[in-house]
Amino acid sequence: MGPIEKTLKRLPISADDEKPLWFMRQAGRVLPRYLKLRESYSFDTLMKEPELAAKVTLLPIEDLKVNGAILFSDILVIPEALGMELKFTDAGPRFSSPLSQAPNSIEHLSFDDSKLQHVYKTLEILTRELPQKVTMIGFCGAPLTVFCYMVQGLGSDHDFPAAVSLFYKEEKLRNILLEKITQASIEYAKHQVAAGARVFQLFDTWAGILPAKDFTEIILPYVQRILASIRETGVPVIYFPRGLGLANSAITFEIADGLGVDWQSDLAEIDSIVPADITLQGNLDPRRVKAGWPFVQPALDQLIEFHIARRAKPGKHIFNLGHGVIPGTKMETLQKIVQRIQEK
Ligand code: 1CP
Repeated sequence: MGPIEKTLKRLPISADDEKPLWFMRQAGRVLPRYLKLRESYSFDTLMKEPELAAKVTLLPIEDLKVNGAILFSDILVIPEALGMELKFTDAGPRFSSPLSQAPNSIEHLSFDDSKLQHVYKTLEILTRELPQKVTMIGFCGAPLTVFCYMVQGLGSDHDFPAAVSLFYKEEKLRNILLEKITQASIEYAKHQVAAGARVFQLFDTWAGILPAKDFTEIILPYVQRILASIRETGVPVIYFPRGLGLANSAITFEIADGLGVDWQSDLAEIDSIVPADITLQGNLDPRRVKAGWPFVQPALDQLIEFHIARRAKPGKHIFNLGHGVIPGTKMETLQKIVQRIQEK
C-alpha cells in the first residue's frame, strides 16, 4: 500500500515511504510525451482505447515520480453515458444541445453503464502494471459541477447563469437531474473500485458558484450519498470542492476521508476549521507553478513546513496543487517540486 492510501486510512507511514504526492491534471496537460501522443491521437481516442488510456495514466508516474496515478478520463463521460451527445473539438469539449435549450429532455436521460466499459478495462490494465507504492485514484465529477456543464454547456460563462437560473426556477427538473447524476455516479464509482481504484476523488470544480447555504443544504446531501457508497467498499474518498471558502467547515469526517483544498484558501486556516481527523490535500497555486521554479520555491517550502507540522495529526496531509496543472507549465518545474518534497 502506497503513502497516499496509508495517509487517507490513517495508517502509520514508515521511514522508507515517500511523502504522499500527486498533481491534479498531471497527465493530460504538460508532459512532452503526452503532447507528442496528442499529435497522433485525438483526446477522445486516448481516453477510450484502454491500452492508450493506461499508457497516459502511467506517464506522470514515470516522468514526474508522483506516487498517485489518476485515471486518464474526464468528468464529462457521465453526461455522455446519460445520453447527451458530446464532441471533443479543437476548442475543447462541446455538447450538441445543452439541457437549458430543452429542459424537459432531462426526464428522458438514462444511464448506460456499458458506454463506460473502456474505463473499467483501463483500470484493470493499470492494476496489473502499477508499482506497489503508487495508488490508483479513480474519479468522477460531483453532481453540481456536472449539472452546470450539462445545463449550461461548455466553453461558456463560468458563472453558469443558465444553469443556476434553471436550478432555482425549475426545482422539480433540477432534483430529477441531480438525482440521475448521483445514481449514475454511484454506479460508476463502485464499478471503478471493482476494477481496481484504491482511492476515489470527487471533483467539484464549481462548488463555489452557489451561496454557501444553498450549497450545504441542497447539494451536500447528494455529495455525501456518493461518497458514502464508495466508503462502504473500504476505499477512502477525497472531496475537492473548489471555491467553498469558509463553508469548507461543513466537510467533516462524516462526509469524506480527505478534503482537497483550493489555492484560494489558506491551508492553516482550513486546518483550523475542519476536524483534525480529515486528511488535507493541496494546495500550491498552479499559476505560481507555471511562473517557474524561483516563484514556486518559497511557497513550496512553506507547504513542506505545514506538512511536517501536520504529521502529528491522524489525517496528515497529501501534497498536491490547489487546482489542475495549467497548460504551458514546464515539466521541469513539476519535477523540481517532487524532488524537493521527497528530499526534505
Ligand atoms: O491529468 C489528467 O488530465 C487526468 C484526467 C482528467 C481529469 C481528472 C481530465 C482529462 N479531465 C479531468 C477532470 C475534469 N474535466 C474537470 C475537473 C478538474 C478541473 O477542474 O480541472 C473538469 C472541470 C473537466 C471538464 C473539462 N474537460 C474541460 C473544461 C471545460 C470548461 O469549459 O470548463 C476540458 C477542456 C476538458 C477536456 C479534457 N479533459 C482531460 C483532458 C486532457 C482534456 C483536454 C482534451 C484535449 O486535449 O483537447
